[in-house]
Amino acid sequence: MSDTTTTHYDAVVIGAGFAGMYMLKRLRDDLGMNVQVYERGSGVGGTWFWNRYPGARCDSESYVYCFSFDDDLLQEWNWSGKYPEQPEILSYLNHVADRFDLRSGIQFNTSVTAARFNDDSGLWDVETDQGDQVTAQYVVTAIGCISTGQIPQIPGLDSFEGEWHHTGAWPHEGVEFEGKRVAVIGTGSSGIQSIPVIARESEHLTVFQRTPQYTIPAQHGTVDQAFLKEVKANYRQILDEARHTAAGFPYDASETSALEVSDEERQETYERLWEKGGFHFMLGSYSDIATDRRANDTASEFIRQKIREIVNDPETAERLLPRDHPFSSKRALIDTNYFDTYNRDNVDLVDIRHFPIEEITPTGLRTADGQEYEVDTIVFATGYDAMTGTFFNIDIAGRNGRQLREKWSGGPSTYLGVATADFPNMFMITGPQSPSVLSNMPVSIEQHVEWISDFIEYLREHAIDVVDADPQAEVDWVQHVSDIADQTMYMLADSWYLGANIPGKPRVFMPYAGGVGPYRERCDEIAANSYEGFVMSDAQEPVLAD
Ligand code: N01
Repeated sequence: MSDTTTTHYDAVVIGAGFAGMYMLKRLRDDLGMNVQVYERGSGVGGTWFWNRYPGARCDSESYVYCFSFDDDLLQEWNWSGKYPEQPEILSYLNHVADRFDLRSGIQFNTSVTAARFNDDSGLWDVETDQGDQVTAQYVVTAIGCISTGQIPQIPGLDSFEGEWHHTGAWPHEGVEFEGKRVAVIGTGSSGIQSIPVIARESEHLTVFQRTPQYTIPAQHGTVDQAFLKEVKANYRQILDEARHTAAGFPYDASETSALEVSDEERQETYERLWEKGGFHFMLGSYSDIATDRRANDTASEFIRQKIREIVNDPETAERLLPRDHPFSSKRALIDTNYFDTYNRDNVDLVDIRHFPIEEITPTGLRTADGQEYEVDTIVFATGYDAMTGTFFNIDIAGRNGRQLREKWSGGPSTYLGVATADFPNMFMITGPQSPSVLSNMPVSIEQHVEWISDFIEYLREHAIDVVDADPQAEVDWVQHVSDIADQTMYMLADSWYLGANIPGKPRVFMPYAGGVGPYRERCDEIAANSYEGFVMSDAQEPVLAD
């Protein structure tokens, strides 16, 4: 607890991952504001502080998974892997925190429990679990999109006598798998990254799979030094290009339809990009695999054929084939030796789509067909209450005590994913209905941080105390987000993008699928038009921006 008297800040920032760290730097160092960051972890890093599971690394290549705001930082940091592994990303973020003296603005081990807008003072009243009670003109959420883990409600977990962990809350001291029988539940990004590593370390691994997945090999390795040299010579240009693409990667996007080339040519393209690895397959193959079902079928079938070739046992291969949703309708997965892992003698695959886990017993798991699986350790790679769950963990109330949970009970409603009407002076970094999780996150985070800090600077220059999203601008934005989503494959799968993984959550597509480039242009146009779509006021007089 820092203080029992009420302290006032110009801004409170919630979270000290990529987003909160950069927001602090911009508001404190560039705008000279008095800023307090609250962070629930004992260190910086957010996602990368918590996700220490075996095999954790980012699917963005390391040279683009970084801050771009400082040329010296870009030049001096050297990644060792083609893809950055969790310990290295965390070292990088600690380096950034040291280099820019960010820790002095962050209170660690502190969760914000409430943020309530005070209609009388026009300020936010903020409370933490450490007893802090402060006021702030602005509240900025930097809480991450995927930070509230979900553990399925399976009866009997309390009775389990072994250890169990969720991938997103992994013990800092690690987990010993040697000589252990392990269950992994879930085959999303976290599952498919950890399964090959746990298989190598444990005595026996049983994978409990509900939905078979498409995944593309990462083709991970060390950084190609010649490539890195070239990148460093052109870093600014490469990163600027990335900002204007669909997903924030400086990759060549194809303009060719999968349906306008011969079968041989298509096969050759898919093979080449499979060997190249990672998101190149999805972003660089054909322009319409994310929007046209027939085009998509060609990519989906190519991957199914790969699974049949890699997995030796035909029955296991059959169980691994994704058939109920098209490729890229769920988050595209990038793996290292995932399908090969099922050729190991110590690995079994259990289909829990047809025979769900009915109970966790003191010694293991029992499925609906009566099978018992004795295990020492259970790993829940079962995902997150994404995009909105972390907001709802905080008691956020706007004008007239209106609860955010209540406003968003039918799904999130925002203007640009940055603000939500009736919650004045609250900004969200990579909030729902912005590109966020459909992009290379640092690109979207930097765009929001810079846009929000420019906006706050504008408000200060114009002596405007209070700003709020215009409800009609918000309705129009929500409609636009939904219209774009309807043109994609995303609506054809039960994914966390749609909230489908959380029982009772409204089925609403939450990120913005229009691309980071067009989104940036729209945000810049709005700024150039004196922040149209926002209502601005000094203490008394509301003014609708043109
Ligand atoms: O979570 P997920 P994640 N009973 O929701 C299954 C980012 N990320 O932690 O598909 C049984 O994707 C669920 O099954 P189904 C990335 O954006 C990035 O893996 O719903 N099974 C699924 O198999 C990613 O998308 C990186 O049928 C249940 C799995 O658990 C996001 O985080 C690395 C179940 C959950 O998959 C989340 O990934 C890691 C139940 N009740 C994460 N509930 C990189 O960049 C869920 N499942 C590398």
